[in-house]
Amino acid sequence: MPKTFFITTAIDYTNSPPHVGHAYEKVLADVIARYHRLKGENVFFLTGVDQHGQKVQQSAAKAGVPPAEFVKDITQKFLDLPKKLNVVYDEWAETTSDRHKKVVQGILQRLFDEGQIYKDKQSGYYSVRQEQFLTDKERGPDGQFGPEWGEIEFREEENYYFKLSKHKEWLLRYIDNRKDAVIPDFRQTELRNAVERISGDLCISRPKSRLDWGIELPFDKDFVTYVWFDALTNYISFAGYDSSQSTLSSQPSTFRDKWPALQVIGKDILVPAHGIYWLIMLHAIGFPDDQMPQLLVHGWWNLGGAKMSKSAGNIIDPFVLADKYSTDALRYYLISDIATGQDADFSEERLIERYNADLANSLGNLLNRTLNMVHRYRDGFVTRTGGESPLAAQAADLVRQYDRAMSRFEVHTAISRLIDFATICNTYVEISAPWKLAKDPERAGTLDHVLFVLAESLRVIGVLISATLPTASHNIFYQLNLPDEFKLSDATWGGLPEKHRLGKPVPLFPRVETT
Ligand code: ME8
Ligand code: MG
Repeated sequence: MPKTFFITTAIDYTNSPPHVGHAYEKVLADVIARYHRLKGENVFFLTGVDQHGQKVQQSAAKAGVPPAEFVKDITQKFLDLPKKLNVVYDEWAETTSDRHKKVVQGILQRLFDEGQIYKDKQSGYYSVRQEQFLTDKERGPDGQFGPEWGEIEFREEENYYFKLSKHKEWLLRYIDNRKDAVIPDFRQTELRNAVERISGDLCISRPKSRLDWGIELPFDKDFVTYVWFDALTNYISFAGYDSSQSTLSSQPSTFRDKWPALQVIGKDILVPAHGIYWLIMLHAIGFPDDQMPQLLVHGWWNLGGAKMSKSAGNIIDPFVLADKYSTDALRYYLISDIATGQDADFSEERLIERYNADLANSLGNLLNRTLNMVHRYRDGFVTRTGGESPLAAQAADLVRQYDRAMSRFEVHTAISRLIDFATICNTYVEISAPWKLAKDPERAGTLDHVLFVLAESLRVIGVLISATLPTASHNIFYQLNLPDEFKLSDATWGGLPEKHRLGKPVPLFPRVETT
């Protein structure tokens, strides 16, 4: 049986509602998932929410509601987000679910029994904001802890620790042996440098007296597990992992058929969370090197060069944007105006600019003028004629470039090639001037050829654009009067029937007028 393509996003923290950064990560993963479905692969797309933790407990207390209630409200917003964005996932992860708790506790118990988790006492400076003890490494050149750590307090506490550092050499070897463990390359280098600096073990608990909004340690009911085993484990607990089985080969086939995953995460959670803790956790519970997930690390959407944050009050609401400009307009902007791996600056003006230039003027206009001409000159019919078209070679190139870019997760490049092709088609309209051909009965065959070739080009565009702009793709197929069921192989030139009646033209992307 062919393997399922397994893709995950990070689970979003339910301390505050979704913003445009969350929307981007979902859409990026959705475009990749749709591309793999288009290739005919079986896809398992997992996304969800991270519901436990100190910040949730604090925010809930501030709001005067129990954490479970607080989290329910925000979770609903994260459930609404994929719907709004036309993001289609297969499984929803919620870390408060019983299924998840059972796997987390099973893993913790096993590691505890094996002596990989031990109890120890720690005292030192603690960052409330980052929820971690600070060491001298975190001190700035002036010897102080910088403002990024927020409020600092001195603490003494008994806690449980996971033997992280004993796996350091393994992780270095793994990273050195696998060139595409992390994408893009410069993030793999960043990770390797961070692994070199691993010194201590990992604190994985909090006393309940301080934090009780979490998963109880199975071997000590006075503690909950803190962040890492709780949050990171979702990627396997919601994929059918059975924590009572200690080898991968004894896992249920539903899990083995899809694992390992491609994990789409933001740059802030590569080091240390996913690149160090998660990979070492998997190694510690018996995952072999060839079963490590691949990490696709995207950049951040900033605002005026600054980080978006609730405290700075510069959060961009994706629901408002989708309602104002359409889901496809938002998807297009988020996918096309950032290079995977790099950061970008969010700008609503820029969203409008890109929408009007690429979607309204280029792609939308191509569809609309083609259909209008076919109705005006040929009663709505296109007819195949002999002869090659330069657009056929261009379309074949496009399919190759698109496929190459998508398989490297360079979705911005793929979509930009597609818009380039629409622009080429528009130039072809200008050069072949069907309105002139229509006046000359001797050139009726040429007119047929031009119109047919344009309709065929739109069909190819409709297939390729489906991963990024599913609604637009659906509308293109509807207007071309073709069934909206296809595979990537249907992007091959020549799929349009000999004689075919097109549907009525309806503006695909009405221009956004700014005042
Ligand atoms: O990190 N631009 O949750 P989160 C692009 N629950 N991506 C952004 C972004 C922005 N401005 N802001 C956030 C968590 N993201 C944890 C993960 S594993 C220990 C659990 C991305 O809600 C961010 O990089 O803060 C991450 O991949 C995802 O949104 C969720 O962030
Ligand atoms: Mg975060």
